[in-house]
Amino acid sequence: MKYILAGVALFCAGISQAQDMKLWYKEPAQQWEETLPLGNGQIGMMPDGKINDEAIVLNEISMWSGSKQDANNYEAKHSVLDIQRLLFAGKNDEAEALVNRNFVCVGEGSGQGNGANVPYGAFQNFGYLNFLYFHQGQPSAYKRWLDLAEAKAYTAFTHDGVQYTREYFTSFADNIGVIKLKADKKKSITFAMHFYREEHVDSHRVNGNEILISGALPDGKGGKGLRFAAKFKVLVKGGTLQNHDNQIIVKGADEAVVLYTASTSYYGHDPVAYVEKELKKAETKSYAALDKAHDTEYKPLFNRVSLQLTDAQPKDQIPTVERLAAFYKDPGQDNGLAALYYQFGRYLTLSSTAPKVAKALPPNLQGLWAHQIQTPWNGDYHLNINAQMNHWGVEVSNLSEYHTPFIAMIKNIAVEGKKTAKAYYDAPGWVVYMMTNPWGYTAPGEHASWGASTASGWLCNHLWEHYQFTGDRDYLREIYPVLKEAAEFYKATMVKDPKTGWYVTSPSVSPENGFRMENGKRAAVVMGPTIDNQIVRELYESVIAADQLLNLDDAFAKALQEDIKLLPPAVRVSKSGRVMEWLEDYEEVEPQHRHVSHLYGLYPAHFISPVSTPEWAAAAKKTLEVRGDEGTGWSRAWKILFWARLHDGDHALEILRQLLQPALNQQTTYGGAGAGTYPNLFCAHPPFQIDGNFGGSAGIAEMLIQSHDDAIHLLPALPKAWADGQVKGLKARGNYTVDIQWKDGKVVDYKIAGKKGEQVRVLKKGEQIEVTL
Ligand code: FUC
Repeated sequence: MKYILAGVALFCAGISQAQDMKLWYKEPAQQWEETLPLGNGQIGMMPDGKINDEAIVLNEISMWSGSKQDANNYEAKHSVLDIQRLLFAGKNDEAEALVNRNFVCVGEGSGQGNGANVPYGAFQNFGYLNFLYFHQGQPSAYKRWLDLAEAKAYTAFTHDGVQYTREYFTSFADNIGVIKLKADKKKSITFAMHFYREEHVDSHRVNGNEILISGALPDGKGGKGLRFAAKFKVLVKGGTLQNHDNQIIVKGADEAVVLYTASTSYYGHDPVAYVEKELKKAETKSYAALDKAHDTEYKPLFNRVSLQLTDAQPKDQIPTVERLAAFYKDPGQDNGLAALYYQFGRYLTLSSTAPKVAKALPPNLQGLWAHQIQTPWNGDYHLNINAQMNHWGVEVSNLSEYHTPFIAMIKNIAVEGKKTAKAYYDAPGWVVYMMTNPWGYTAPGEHASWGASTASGWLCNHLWEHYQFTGDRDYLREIYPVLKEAAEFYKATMVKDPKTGWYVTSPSVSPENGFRMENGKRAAVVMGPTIDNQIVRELYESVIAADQLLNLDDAFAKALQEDIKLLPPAVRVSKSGRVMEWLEDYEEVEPQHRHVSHLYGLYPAHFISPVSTPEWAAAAKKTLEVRGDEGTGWSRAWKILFWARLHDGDHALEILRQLLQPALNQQTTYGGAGAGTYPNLFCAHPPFQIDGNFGGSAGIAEMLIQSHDDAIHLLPALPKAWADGQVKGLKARGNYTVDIQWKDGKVVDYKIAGKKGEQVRVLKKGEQIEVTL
């Protein structure tokens, strides 16, 4: 086929959104999971839209208690041989007991997930901005919404013949939150406003139209940790303004604009001086100028991708909660909701990290939104699935630079993790176990069953994928030492399994699953769980490939070419036809466990594929059938990606339906009860955990495009219900930008933009085409 790059008219214009991009509601939020998230990667705001007593939950992504600590057990290395000997002898329970005694962290670790007041710390809520209005009686025509296309939220209603509108945004241009209160009749704006935080506010000054607060979080060692500050300023047209106690009271104004900013000393600056300066800059600009600057920064990012999944009857006019309920009954009647959910994931990426900012933090378990002081699991960076899932969509969804705060964190951990490699194995290179925080925590967790898996290899998948998508050689040169030193650790610490002769990690666990031993006991600690075998293989492959791409001729990479032959195969199929989770074909204690770690090789890695390894793909399918479709929010999201990689679009959509199961419950469950999606489209583990949002969004992209099998695969897992549609701006490995238009389930037009003259292999519906760009 002769390929024409120019494309038809459809693809000529710049991208604008094909569908309405609003989440909207007919009532104020009753609980936090109904409030609408705004964020610019540093500060966040979640207004509840209440008519008379509105609360806006405030956040700042570096609002972390705790402090730097060394939680490595430097005696651990003296136990490793004993642990390995017990594992060789099949005494996993005894090995596990020894790991729990001598091979975990020292001190309090994560504080069992409640670490706000121990050195590990916790990501915390910043505070509340409360408004008291004085609308007597029932207003009418109430509506609140979040417009993803402009990153703004609104509350609107009519009361006593006056139309009130509140507009909220956190600016992408300035580090400022903006709230504008409008009415269509003069002198109608009357309110009292105050700031509240549950603890550690040392200074709270209300002065005219300003509030300045500051304090310090506990360092977990009995002292003060990060200092924080926030400033608010109320600018009014007309009316009067006065203070009463800690409140700013505005009466009879025509209009009011509230500006806010917050920061902490995490960034290396004095937070009070910072908020003073930022606010001073902002207050000299008009609302229109702030608004325009925000638009100019935000819109081009959001509009890099547009997705339309055509519906016979668009459902934009139906409130979001009702759409959710209907989608759960029949996802095929509202494809627009799937497209909205996809873009919501991109919106959350854009809002929860700020690659432009020095020391930017990546999104944590909460993104950057939290209403508690003690967030679930410390709102940290869990590294046995969660922080990774937070980044699964960034490359394919054309937000590659939004990967870089996570990549910076990985580089940082790689330095800290050298101590952990020494402490536990006396080994070269670096390692990090299954959780980290902004303080660079790398030690194992407090308990083997969940805390003994290493994550350094998995994190290298992110370093490598960023290269795969960008093709940036300078970047690859920069990260090569990090990849290499991660491989050095595994190479030095893996042991030869006496039964099979393969080289495997030891001790480790398959996150966070356990199995039944012959003696009937339950254990988790093993040698060479499948996920480790896949991760190490992938890491070795990346080091070898990087060495070749960069012409380094590194002897270490050459050595890996030999070592890779000593690893277990990426997949071993059990007697029951499933992918084995461990070296032994153990009976799982929980066959439906939410983690599906042994399918790492299906997604995010590339070992299992219906194209290149159909037998393994069949075993993966069987594995998923036995594991079941249910699970926590993120577990469901992962399964969308699995089914997409197996090219089963209908099953992927079925899991998307389950991911969007209406949820309200905030109580933690692990088995899938109460999991799904809250009214504000936040993912319910439960409780709220943002990984499922990012995973679900990545899953939708994966249904539309894949590029891991040495080809750009168009619509690899299109469900029947998504018969017609178009997508523009998705990315494929090799730094290609891809637009696709389809009808009746078939590609009718596509465009691949890349380097002119390059050869690309394109797959569509079994057809393979060589294309010259
Ligand atoms: C992992 C998961 C849990 C939860 C926690 C934050 O430990 O097993 O389900 O998501 O991270």
